[in-house]
Amino acid sequence: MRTLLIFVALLVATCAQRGFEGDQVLRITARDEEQVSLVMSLEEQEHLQLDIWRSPVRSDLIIDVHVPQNSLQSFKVFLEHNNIQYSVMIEDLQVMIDNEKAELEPTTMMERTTSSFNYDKYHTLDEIYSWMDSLATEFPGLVEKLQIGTSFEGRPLYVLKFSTGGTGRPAIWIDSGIHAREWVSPASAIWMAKKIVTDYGQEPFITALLRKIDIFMEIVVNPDGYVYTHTKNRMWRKTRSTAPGRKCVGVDANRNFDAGFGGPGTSNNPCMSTYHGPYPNSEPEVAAIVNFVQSHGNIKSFITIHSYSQLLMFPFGYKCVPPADYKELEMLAKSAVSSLTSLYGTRYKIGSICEAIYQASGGSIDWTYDQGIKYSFAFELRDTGRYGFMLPARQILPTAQETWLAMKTIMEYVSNRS
Ligand code: BPX
Ligand code: ZN
Repeated sequence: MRTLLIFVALLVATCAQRGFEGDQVLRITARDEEQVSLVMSLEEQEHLQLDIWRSPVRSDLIIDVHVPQNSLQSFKVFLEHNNIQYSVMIEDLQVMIDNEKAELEPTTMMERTTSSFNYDKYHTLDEIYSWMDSLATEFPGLVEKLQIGTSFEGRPLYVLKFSTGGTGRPAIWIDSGIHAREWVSPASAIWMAKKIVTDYGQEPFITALLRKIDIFMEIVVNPDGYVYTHTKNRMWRKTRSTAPGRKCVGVDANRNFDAGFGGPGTSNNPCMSTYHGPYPNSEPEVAAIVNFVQSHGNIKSFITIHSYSQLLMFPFGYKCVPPADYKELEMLAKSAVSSLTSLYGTRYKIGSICEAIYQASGGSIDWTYDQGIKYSFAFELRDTGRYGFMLPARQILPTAQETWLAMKTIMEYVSNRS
């Protein structure tokens, strides 16, 4: 009976605001593939509760891993015993989370207009959703808010439509926040949305662009996960779906699309961070995008924004075969990244998902590419591993500004071809 009580108390403690006190993020520099497999195999050891922030990619053997305080000693002993090199990237994750929390706007200070909104801060979902309302109200002839579905927990899924009219115009899709903990992704998209409305009618590029094409932005693809990162677990990645008989919560929405579903780079263990889900489009958040894209029928470019690693990628991820348009996509990606770098010198790598990082199946841009949307791209924003998902809010503006330059390069190219 006593042990049961202690167990329940522990369970309650882990369910409440997850404590990361004493947790560290380690950067492991493996010497060879053997060391990589040794470390990666520990991810399956569920009691260690390891959370891989960054998997090794083609060009290096670096692994960033969040290690809970409880497993820290045994994990370090393991690394040292196997002669695996590592350094401490984040000393105490909770300290960093507390600092970040202190910088968030207090919810009582809800910004009323999009001009007084703080674009250099991270925001809660409620703040973002009321900012969307303000944007649509302030720019009635240009911005419209559409609901394309409902999340697993019942939250509306909103898309902002930027359009100057016309019917059946070609369109560009931009989404962010599919992975809950990648906060700089929606934060940058919010700034870009504001940039579009302020530049329209002022700046020739965006003015001309919006005379020809529409832009759709889904700023928070995964609102349930996003709320969860604010209230319970800052490091949550997946959706928050549950199913009878499934012992863990959530599906990786970027493994849930119908492109090589369940293939390499996914897990069929519901407790893993890359769990692909029971079947393609099982997640309402994914189904909403799929329905929208299919019923629109004239999307020319689909761009999804993640963090971190500083990459601009194109298909494929589910197979390591270059797409038919490889040369053109490579050229456009190079050109986009060179605009990006021109602002602050931030360096990006480009390539197919398979060559830039690793094989990963069920991702959105592979599905859209196979649907005929040639200009399908995925960004991995800042940084390369100093702060990772905990990118300080002071980097939101520079990140958004430089990314916008890459975005413009892609949009201009696409609009000239539509
Ligand atoms: C991005 C687009 C298509 C396929 C893979 C990616 C990489 C992305 C992922 O594994 O879904 C990496 C990330 O943004 O989720 C960062 N992370 O590994 O946590
Ligand atoms: Zn991601």
